[in-house]
Amino acid sequence: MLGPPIHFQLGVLLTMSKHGSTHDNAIRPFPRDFLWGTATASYQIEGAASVDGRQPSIWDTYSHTPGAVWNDDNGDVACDHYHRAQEDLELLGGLGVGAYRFSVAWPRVQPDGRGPANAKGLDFYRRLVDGLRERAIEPTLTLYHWDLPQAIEDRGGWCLRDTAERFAEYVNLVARALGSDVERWITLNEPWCSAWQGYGSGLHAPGIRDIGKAVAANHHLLLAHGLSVPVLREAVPSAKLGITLNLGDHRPGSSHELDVAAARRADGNLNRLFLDPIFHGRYPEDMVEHYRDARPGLSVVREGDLELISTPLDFLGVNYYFPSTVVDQSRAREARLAGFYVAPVEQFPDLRVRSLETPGRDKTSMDWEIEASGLTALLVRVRDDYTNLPIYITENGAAFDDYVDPNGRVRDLNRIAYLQEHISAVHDAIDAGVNVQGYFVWSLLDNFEWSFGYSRRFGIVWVDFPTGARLPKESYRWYRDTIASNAVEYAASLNSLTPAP
Ligand code: IFM
Repeated sequence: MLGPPIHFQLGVLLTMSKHGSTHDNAIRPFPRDFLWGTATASYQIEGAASVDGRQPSIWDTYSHTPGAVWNDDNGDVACDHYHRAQEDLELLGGLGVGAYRFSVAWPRVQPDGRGPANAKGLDFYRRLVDGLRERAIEPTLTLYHWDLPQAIEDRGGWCLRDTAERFAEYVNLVARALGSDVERWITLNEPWCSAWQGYGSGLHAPGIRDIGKAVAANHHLLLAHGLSVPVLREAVPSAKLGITLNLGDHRPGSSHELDVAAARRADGNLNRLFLDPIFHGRYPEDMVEHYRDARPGLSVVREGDLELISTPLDFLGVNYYFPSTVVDQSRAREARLAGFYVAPVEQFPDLRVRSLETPGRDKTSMDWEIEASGLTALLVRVRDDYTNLPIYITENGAAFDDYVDPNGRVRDLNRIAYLQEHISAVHDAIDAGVNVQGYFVWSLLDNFEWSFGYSRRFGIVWVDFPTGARLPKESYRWYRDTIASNAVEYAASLNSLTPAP
């Protein structure tokens, strides 16, 4: 039996550290060399899907499958960044960022996923890198942000070990072409999404629903990372290398042992399946046990793989968007009776975990709860349990229902409030001794939000998709001023924010 609603909320309330009143309106300076940036990804912005030798990726195939993506949207044109890169470089210059995180499309560089490089594809990224360096913006390059060449998927995709080897070969091509002009290299973006949404829930390309394959993909993605680190070290000795993980802060909805165990499973799948191999050279025992019968599952692990996966890095990239409060599936009904909204669809296909909505919390248009203290808690935990390496927040941001007002402006005050709270939460982590060295807003541009197509706008720059025209939002100006002052005001309330004249 459950207690009253307050029993359910206890786990949440005890761990929430909403900004305290002692800091109200204080200006909080960041360390002098703190790196401010913004991020994008190839398939979400580039368009030019069949230009200059690019061949289809799994996302081209998936988005052209009727019903797979909202409104049957696809990335054929997207923000047409491939043809408008100059304009986007100007936007970056005007923002004053110290770094720009972008990804290279594997099917542009190696259209078939094997063989020599496609020079025209590499030229595009060469021009981009040069344009960044001319503006003193450090390129931060992600080698894989989900656009696997379809030809590789046709041979088995991330379920096959060979894909990890192909990846290292592709990395070598990019590293040799762009070399020391790229400051920071990120091997993979959010391998959890590639493995678990791509092969587990099927909500992402290639749309497969098979837990055994998801586990194998999980391992082969990590192996791809591990195999590419020495390749990068050899090709670009000065490079700073890292991986970007989407990590979460999972709290049990109550102190009931089933809910505590559910939160642990969610944490195991999203966080520890990646952090443990990378930083401790082993898979977490509870997850090994959980996936014991999955086939091929972890039977694909070979001797020496974990040594490779745990090869030392120079930094960790952390993407954070929202916290989660979870209960065991068997207790979802009781949670509902206690007055909670329980999400009908679960983020984890096989964990018997259900997310609760915390009453009174605001949400973004992704339906993600807004709670910045989850970011601080997560960063402290990563430091305590895993590493003191420099951490970059390689993505953080929010989608809202933006619109261009009659004066031709996008007054996205809710996004400003979100960014302000989260940047402040990063400051809290630095105050707590966590080695956070930079922050990248997701995203520079409104773009193709995967299964949500163009229905969700994350940009600090509005994109009019029919024409491709760009319009900086109010948040662009706010972020520019934040970067210029290298400081954030502590949790000012939404109402006190007035747009610049
Ligand atoms: O748009 C995505 C991005 O590609 C990966 N991280 C989360 C973002 C928002 O969903």
